[in-house]
Amino acid sequence: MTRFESAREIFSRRGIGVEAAMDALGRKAISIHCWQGDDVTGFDFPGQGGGNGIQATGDYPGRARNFEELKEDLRLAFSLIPGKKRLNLHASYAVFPPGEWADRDELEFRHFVPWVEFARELGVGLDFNPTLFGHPRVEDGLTLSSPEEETRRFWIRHCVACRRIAQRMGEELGDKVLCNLWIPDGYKDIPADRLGPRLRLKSALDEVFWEECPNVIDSVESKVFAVGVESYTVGSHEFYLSYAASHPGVYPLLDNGHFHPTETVSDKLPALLPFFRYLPLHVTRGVRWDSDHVPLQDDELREMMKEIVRCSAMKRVLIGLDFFDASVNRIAAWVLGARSVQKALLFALLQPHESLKESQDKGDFTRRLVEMEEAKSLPWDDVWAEYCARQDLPADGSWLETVKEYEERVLKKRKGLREIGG
Ligand code: RNT
Ligand code: ZN
Repeated sequence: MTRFESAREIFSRRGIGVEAAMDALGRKAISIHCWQGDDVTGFDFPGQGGGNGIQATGDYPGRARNFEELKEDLRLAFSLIPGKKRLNLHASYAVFPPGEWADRDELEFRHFVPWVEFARELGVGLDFNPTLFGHPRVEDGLTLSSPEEETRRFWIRHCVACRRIAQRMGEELGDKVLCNLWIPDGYKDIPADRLGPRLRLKSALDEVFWEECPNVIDSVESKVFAVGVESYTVGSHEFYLSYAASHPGVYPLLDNGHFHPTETVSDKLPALLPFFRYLPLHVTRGVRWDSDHVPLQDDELREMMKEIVRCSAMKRVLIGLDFFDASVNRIAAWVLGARSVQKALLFALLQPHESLKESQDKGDFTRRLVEMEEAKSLPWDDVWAEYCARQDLPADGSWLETVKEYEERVLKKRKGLREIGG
């Protein structure tokens, strides 16, 4: 008997089907964020880096400097991640024809056609994000909530342009595209006016979401604080949750790095699922704060995945990765992060949810506790090995050898200034 056959038997004795679990895992797309490949730099402001609202830390060599390099890196990462994937783009990754450039408020679908072609090559869907950072028009740290009318108008035009681009992407690929809005707006020190910026943001959002975009799933991403904006965040959880609740078709995106460290997104999912058709999710690993470390299979990642499974919400919770670690090999970060999420999801798919719920509903909390602890030792990793083998991929960390070989051959040769214009 192979290890897989033995695992299949162990699970089936508990009424859990491993084939169904592998099928469900294989069908669940993980949206891979392009911005891990170049430390959130983008192509439209060479030299500026992510900056102005966002920051990656570390100086590992080999950052992708242009469209071709980023594609090459993504191809390798995608080839080492099993299952279904999507590609998540930021507007700052527009690809301009030689000699051309467009500011964020003038971006058009044609600037993303090369990405649509790439998505077709990979056989994946796209997701999209307006980029309201890393740009000189982030005025005193503010965008859509700025008191400057011109600044606000610029960013509203940008967001409207992005929704149109996302709509076209969806039409071209025959798909729905998640278009997620996150802004860095906030204050380092105690604000004298907390309401004004939020009223301005609210009316800006009303303009942004005015147009019907049937292929777009709109979301707004909240945050508790960030470095440099320790005292006040305009787009707080209460603000965006209320906005989404009162604007059908706009969904609250939960980034698990964006809450107080003792708050858990795993508990927020079942609190919000009764009210929202979709719940987009950004998976990261916060170390003390929203540090955007690579996700590992920690308790909270497993707990979030368990909730998705228990709530039968595989189609409703849209899983995307969101971290940017510049201190390790960036391709390895993608692969490790995506695989950790998938492993946690498989683990969740193989839990004895029914009997655990039964113990809870009978009030037998002793049995629930014991069973829950025992279930951690079920041989889910033998199922993972089988899942990967069926896709001709290593189940263990030997994929790193491929990445290391690529590092020697390709990444180490990337030196000097990045090229302009993608
Ligand atoms: C920032 C948010 C946001 C960004 C990306 C680049 O704190 O998490 O999702 O990471 O849009
Ligand atoms: Zn995020």
